[in-house]
Amino acid sequence: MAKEREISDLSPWEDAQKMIAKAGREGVNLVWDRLKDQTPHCTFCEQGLTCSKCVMGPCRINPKGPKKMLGVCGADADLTVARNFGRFVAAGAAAHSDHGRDLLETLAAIGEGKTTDYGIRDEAKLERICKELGIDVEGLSVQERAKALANLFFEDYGCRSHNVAFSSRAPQKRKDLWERFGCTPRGIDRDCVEMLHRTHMGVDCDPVSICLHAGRVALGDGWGGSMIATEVSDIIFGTPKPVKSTVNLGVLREDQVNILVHGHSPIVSEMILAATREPAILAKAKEAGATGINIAGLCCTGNELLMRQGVPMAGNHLMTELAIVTGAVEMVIVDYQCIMPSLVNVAGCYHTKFVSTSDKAKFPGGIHMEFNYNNAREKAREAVLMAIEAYSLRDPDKVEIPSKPMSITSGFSNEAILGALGGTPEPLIQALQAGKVRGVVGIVGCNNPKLKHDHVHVNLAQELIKRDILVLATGCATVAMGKAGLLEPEASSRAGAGLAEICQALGIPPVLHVGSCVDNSRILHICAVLANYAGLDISDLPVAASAPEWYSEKAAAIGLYAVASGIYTHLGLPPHILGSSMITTLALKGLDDVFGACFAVEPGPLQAAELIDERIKAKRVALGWPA
Ligand code: XCC
Ligand code: SF4
Repeated sequence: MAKEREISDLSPWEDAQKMIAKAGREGVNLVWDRLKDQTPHCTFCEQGLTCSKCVMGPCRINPKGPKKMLGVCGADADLTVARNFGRFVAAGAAAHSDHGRDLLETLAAIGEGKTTDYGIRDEAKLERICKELGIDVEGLSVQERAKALANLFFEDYGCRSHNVAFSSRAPQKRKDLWERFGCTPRGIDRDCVEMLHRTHMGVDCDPVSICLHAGRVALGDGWGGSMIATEVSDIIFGTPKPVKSTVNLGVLREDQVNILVHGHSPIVSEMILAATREPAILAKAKEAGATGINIAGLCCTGNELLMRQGVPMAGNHLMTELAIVTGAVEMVIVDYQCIMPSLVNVAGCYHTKFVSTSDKAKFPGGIHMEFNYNNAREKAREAVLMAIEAYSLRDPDKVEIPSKPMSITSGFSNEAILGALGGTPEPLIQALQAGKVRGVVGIVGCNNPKLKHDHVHVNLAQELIKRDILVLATGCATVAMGKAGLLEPEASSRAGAGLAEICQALGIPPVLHVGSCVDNSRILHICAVLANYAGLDISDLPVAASAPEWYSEKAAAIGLYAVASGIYTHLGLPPHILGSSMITTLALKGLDDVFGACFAVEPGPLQAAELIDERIKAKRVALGWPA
């Protein structure tokens, strides 16, 4: 492993450090090795100044001149950065929304009686959402309701002149503002496609206009694709309730068949979990000499199973390679997104089977087993049996399971949060008004090997709760919070007096796990509930968001829909936009005049906490609340 960066600089965690050292001994190539090989990065690319959108190029724009100030077509730095950023956001929005589509197709299959593998676990939520969106449920069976709701959501994807259905949840002031700036999300697919169109050579040549459309695309993700993914997942697999679990590589079991689910959609991981609970399959595991089958999660499909089923989390993005390095994993089974292609090679260094399940995400060198709503149960059984077979191939000399698992509490859906408050947002509004809880901040998103693993996540969260700011966590940030002990009610002792009092009264942690990355839509929704209840716009609330260690296009889409929804958003690293002072100023300042919120970029956790706190203070003062 890289000599220049000591292992303790890469990650603060015992499990990570031990596995990085083990990988070094065993000659396994890791993400940090490859980052070192790629450093220094191309400075044109880093600043968003390269364009390869046509074959008159590729072009590298040098805004300082004297040569290369324009691409062959005449595009300048501002336009080049805007076009690149627009496509970056559209790719992220497409990923979330296409994941939502898979849930929707499953809901439609249930509605049309085309699947027996999946069903409706939360009929009450199905009914509630149908009614919210104006479907007359009278006389309709559960199946008919599922079909009607699926059809309504399919309309949100297609080309149409209406707005995405859940945008109705936003406060009226927000919707008016979106309308004024041409940002109201229409068809989810339409707006993504339109971004590809606009950024083709010779279409939209106005950088600001491209950025506003990026806002629209992102809103179609947050209030469209992601929100559909979240709500439909709840309907099919159950709405999360507080649940106990554990986190870190210590959740792997030496005496059991270990299967890691990785990716994002619960469609595959839920079926794998179900298969491991079948007596006939368990018996097979025992025949193979294991005491049972252990399912643990990586990244967001791990969050999905953790939220609903209390399944333990093995790790986040930077732990995915290291989990395999334990030598104790029989199978990694994946759907899509954030699955480093390197995992196939790492698995190849051990007895680990790497299985892909989606026609959208194939991995040469892995085993491909196509899952769909007709065959999922059967395929899941097949996969689990394959993992059991691999158990006998495990090399005990290569097995090292580091660390004792940390305990965590998960499952804080909005339903669970509002339930804990007695069914109304009133107590939370009162606590905010009185300053017991000074604000609410969502800490979300990935890891990035350029930053010390989980360092910004944890230190930012600790600093915020000290200042009586409630933290909501999703995505890979969750694992960081859990490892730091922040997802347990006892962590309220590390919070300021006001927040501690509220947490103790409700028996909740000061950092609430609200789900996977698509579940950032839960944060949008609860902000809208609070704003609507108090007769405010979201941008009036003392709330903020942070993606301290983000890396992905999806995170950029999330950040932009948060800002466009009126939520001030901190990023630990800038996107590739610094080559344009126009776009950079727009992101850091100008958007405030449009959306009442903007971005801040700051890698230091304490400095970031200060920036966020300043913002929250300003919002509180404007509302006449004690700062
Ligand atoms: Fe991926 Fe969702 Fe980022 Fe984690 S947080 S690295 S996007 S898994 Ni979404
Ligand atoms: Fe170069 Fe313009 Fe083609 Fe981009 S679109 S590669 S800037 S000529």
